[in-house]
Amino acid sequence: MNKEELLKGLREGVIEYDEDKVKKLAEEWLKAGYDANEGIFEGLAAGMEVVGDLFAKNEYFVPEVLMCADALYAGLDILRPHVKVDKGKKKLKGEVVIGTVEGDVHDIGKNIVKLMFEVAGFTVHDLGKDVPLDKFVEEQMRTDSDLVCLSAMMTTTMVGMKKVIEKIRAKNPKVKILIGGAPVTKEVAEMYGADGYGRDASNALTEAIKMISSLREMRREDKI
Ligand code: B12
Repeated sequence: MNKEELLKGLREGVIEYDEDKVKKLAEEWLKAGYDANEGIFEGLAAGMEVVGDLFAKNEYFVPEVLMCADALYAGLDILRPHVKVDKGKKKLKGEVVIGTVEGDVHDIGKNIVKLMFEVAGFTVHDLGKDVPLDKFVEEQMRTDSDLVCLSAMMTTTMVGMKKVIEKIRAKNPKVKILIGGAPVTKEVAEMYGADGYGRDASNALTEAIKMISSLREMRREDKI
């Protein structure tokens, strides 16, 4: 199978919730020496996008989508140890709190963002999904993390981010806050008072690095 066929197979495996197919093709992808990141984004995550369309059209329902998520995770388990980040992005040691906000159980995107952070060498405190809003504040204070990352996949739960941001700012104005998830835009991030927004996992890492660097810079200059 050539590269395009493998990617197509990975996408189809997720869409057809065929875990065995995804596992087999993920192994083949690595054996052929292709980039794990590309397999995740152009293969597994791209398949999940199609699943999203089928879900929106009522062709798939929650049980099918859950099985698709299992297939995606099966592939992710195989590709994860081979994910790489640009050398330039590896220099910084950051500490991050991440989670999906209260009322929201979508965690696939959040887990991919977490994966990129871990590969980059960050220490990640993952609170999981459906996280009570105060828990983000408590965990930031407990760990003294540089960055808090909030994920929300629904317009209804996205509003919780604003509350978390206000609570964190009130307790500790030095913390940087990065938000993301399908309904989140740059405008939403500005409106909610976040420091930034990431449209996908690699953009999330770029933004996180920028934020932590500026925090370090400010600390060096004793501005905070
Ligand atoms: C998978 C899925 C589910 C799965 C979740 C499984 C899991 N473990 O995550 C299940 C079946 C459980 C589910 C349930 C529901 N879902 Co759903 N689901 C989806 C679906 C199809 C795919 C989401 C996904 O995983 N995408 C793949 C990942 C890789 O992409 P991503 O999540 O966008 O993440 C990337 C970026 O957004 C970004 N990112 C994400 N988080 C963060 C965080 C930070 C800090 C940063 C910087 C970046 C970042 O980086 C990620 C990686 O590149 C979407 C459709 C869609 N188009 O998004 C609907 C969708 C999100 N679901 C929806 C709905 C309505 C529901 C339900 C209410 C359905 C129901 N009737 O029960 C329930 C809600 C349950 C709840 N309380 O949360 C709606 C939301 C509509 C809205 N605008 O509010 C969507 C958009 C479908 C639709 N078109 O109607 N769902």
